[in-house]
Amino acid sequence: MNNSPSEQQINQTYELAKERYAALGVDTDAALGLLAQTPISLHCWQGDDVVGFEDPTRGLSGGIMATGNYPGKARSADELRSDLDMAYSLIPGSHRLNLHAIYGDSDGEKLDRNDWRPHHFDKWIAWAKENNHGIDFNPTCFSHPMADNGFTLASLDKGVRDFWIEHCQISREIGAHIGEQLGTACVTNVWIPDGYKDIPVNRRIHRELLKQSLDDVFAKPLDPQHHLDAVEAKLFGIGSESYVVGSHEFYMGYAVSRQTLLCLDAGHYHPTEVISDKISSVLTYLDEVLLHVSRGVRWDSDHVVTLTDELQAIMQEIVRGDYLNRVHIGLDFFDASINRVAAWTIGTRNTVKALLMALLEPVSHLQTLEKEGDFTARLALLEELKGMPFGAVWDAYCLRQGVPVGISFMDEIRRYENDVLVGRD
Ligand code: RNT
Ligand code: ZN
Repeated sequence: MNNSPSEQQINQTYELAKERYAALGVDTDAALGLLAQTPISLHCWQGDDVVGFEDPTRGLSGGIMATGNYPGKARSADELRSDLDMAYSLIPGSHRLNLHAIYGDSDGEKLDRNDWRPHHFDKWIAWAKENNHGIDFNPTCFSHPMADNGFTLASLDKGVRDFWIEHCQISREIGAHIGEQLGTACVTNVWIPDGYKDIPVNRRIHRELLKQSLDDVFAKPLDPQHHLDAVEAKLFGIGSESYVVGSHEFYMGYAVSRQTLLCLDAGHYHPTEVISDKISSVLTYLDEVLLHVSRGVRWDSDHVVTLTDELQAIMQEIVRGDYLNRVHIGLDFFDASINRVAAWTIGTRNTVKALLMALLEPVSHLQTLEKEGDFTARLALLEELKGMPFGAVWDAYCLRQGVPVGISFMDEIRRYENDVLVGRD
């Protein structure tokens, strides 16, 4: 039985919703226009539980963990591209891809971490050109014997530091190559796991070493037209509960003093702290930020993004602060216990939907009420907005963008699971 609404029903419902929003001074067509111009950078690593194509026997390390054993994870770059194509076909809009260094096409060659070169990413670039995706990039400073003692760029061992400095430098070259080829700047984001499980007695030395290593990593200037640098902070990881070298204060200071981008990951703060409240602080001092939209649950920073209050607050901050051109929205979650294409699709659709909800607010009216000190009216309107028919606008957007409306995207995922994913194991 087909329970999907007809095109006519979707359009009629949209027209009614449009009138409701117009009465508040909100132009739904303009909101959809802005939404269509805002890419989300999908993280490649949801497709294979952060394994990559260097050495599939290597376990994930660095204080992050993918749990679950759902069948069908991608085993090659071709399979990953196929899975991504499926996900993109179910998400309205035109979006970017966020690649990690261990996901190049080695064409059967056995490559170690510092053997990757720009040409290993040419198939990704060709695919991205064909499908109109920009690409972002990340050095992979974990899941490698040289990271086995828990330290990389901030290691006491110069040999270890030099290895990872080289890796980050190569990664920036790859990122710049990608950005130049695609004609849209690639954001290369450095995240390292370095930290201690138990209370250290020399916090200082690692932070000074990290600062020095990062200065070496970023020494070569790259054209911002093609390439932007970002650094990602974290509060704690599994096995680094007591101390993480690259904390928020560390990287905030680093980014401000060096004018790199700062990456705010929604799962990297104390549970009562939210990144929605950090965006306007950081953007007072930096031109641009990178977000890793994620969902922290207890100890895990990387659950699939759902339509939480905080997701909505993040998008509201971007829109209310008029920051759409200064925020790069990336995703960062990995769940191996559910269909991985569905994980991407659900998490990204939620992210786009939350952005739409933010674009449907009567922002200038709300800000006028606040400026005039009418906090009663501000509260009343904010609460009424929660009952507005944004779902009708969302459905119309999906229809216009040629992607499934409502839960029918799951039919496509089940079909793909039966036709493609099941055969992989
Ligand atoms: C880890 C960081 C980092 C990673 C990816 C795989 O806590 O969030 O961004 O998730 O690099
Ligand atoms: Zn992250």
